[in-house]
Amino acid sequence: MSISLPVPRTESVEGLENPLSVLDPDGSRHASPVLDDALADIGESMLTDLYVDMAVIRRVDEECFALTRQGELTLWPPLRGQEAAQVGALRALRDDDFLFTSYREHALAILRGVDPVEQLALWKATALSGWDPFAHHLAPLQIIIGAQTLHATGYAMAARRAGGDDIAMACFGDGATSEGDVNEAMVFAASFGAPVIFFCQNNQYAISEPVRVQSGTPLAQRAGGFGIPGLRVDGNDVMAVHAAVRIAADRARRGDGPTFIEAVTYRMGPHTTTDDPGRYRDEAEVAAWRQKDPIERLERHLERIGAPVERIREEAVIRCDAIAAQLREGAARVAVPAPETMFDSVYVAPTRRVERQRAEHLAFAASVEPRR
Ligand SMILES: Cc1ncc(C[n+]2csc(CCOP(=O)(O)OP(=O)(O)O)c2C)c(N)n1
Ligand SMILES: [Mg+2]
Repeated sequence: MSISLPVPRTESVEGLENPLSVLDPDGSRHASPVLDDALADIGESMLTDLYVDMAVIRRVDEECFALTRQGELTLWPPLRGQEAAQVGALRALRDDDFLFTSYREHALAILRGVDPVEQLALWKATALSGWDPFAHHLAPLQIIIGAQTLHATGYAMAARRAGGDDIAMACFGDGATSEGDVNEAMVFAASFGAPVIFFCQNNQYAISEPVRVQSGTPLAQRAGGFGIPGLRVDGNDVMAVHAAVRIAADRARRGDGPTFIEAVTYRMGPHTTTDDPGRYRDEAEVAAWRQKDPIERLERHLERIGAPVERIREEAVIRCDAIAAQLREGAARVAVPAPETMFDSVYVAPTRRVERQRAEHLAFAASVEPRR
């Protein structure tokens, strides 16, 4: 007996065939029936800002990578290649929209005004978070893959109950979509119409695991199964990402519930500074993505529309040099706390168990002290 089953419904997801885009790799602009309306008011000045933002973020990333190699930082997960996805998304939101990120979204912290040196503390392993979440509407970054999608959904449900029109955005990777947490978050978000954006940066890898091993369908297509509309966009096209997040934010704000965005991009560097990607991917693949560099693409577009690119580039270099100097100088000054302070923030109030562990630690430290 042969029974043929219908193919999954996909009409709620835009961009499945080809990710939605408005900028070609050569910088020329093409029409997009889905995205164009959301970009109607974007002119040269906004594009210049996006360009400078991306350049600054790339420099922060390069500098922190180098600081790790110099022994100033313990670890750094680089974002090179993902600047357009992160900058385009952040700049589409209001300052009071709450962000819940993984460990790779350094752009969001910097652009939300976190002190660049302050955010180093986590990567120097001297603090549990690098900022005050409520001052920046930015949750402490999440290392547990996908857990932040639950936090974002819960926050969004609460925000709706509180009667405001602020929304939440959860940022996560392709690999995270294989986690139960992300799927549970989507069930809750869809069921309660939570004003949350699921912003998935598909950078093609979960450490060494390529996305094709994790999913037989485009990731955005999965959203349809939860009753959540999806947008699949070229994540190296800052304008396309910006438009997609604007559309999703509008939907959430007017009470139409969650949207899933898959930003198709590429992690140009290693997973973290302790990874060697040469062991699991070809240089030819990396070279092909280098041609789609998000910053160069916007620069070519600025040239095409007659913007003063030379002057914009100079302005970007000044900003980049300043933040790089601040990071280098600040990294050495990050205070290293006494080891026993790690017990202070486990719970709001001390518990007997944690106090016992603190005492054990202090006794152990004292016992090895003479040998130091
Ligand atoms: C629950 C959980 N399982 C496993 C890990 C180990 N781990 C750290 S990063 C990572 C890959 C995540 O890939 P992806 O979601 O695509 O994000 P990316 O690192 O590419 O930005 C894994 C499996 C973890 N941190 N948390
Ligand atoms: Mg990934």
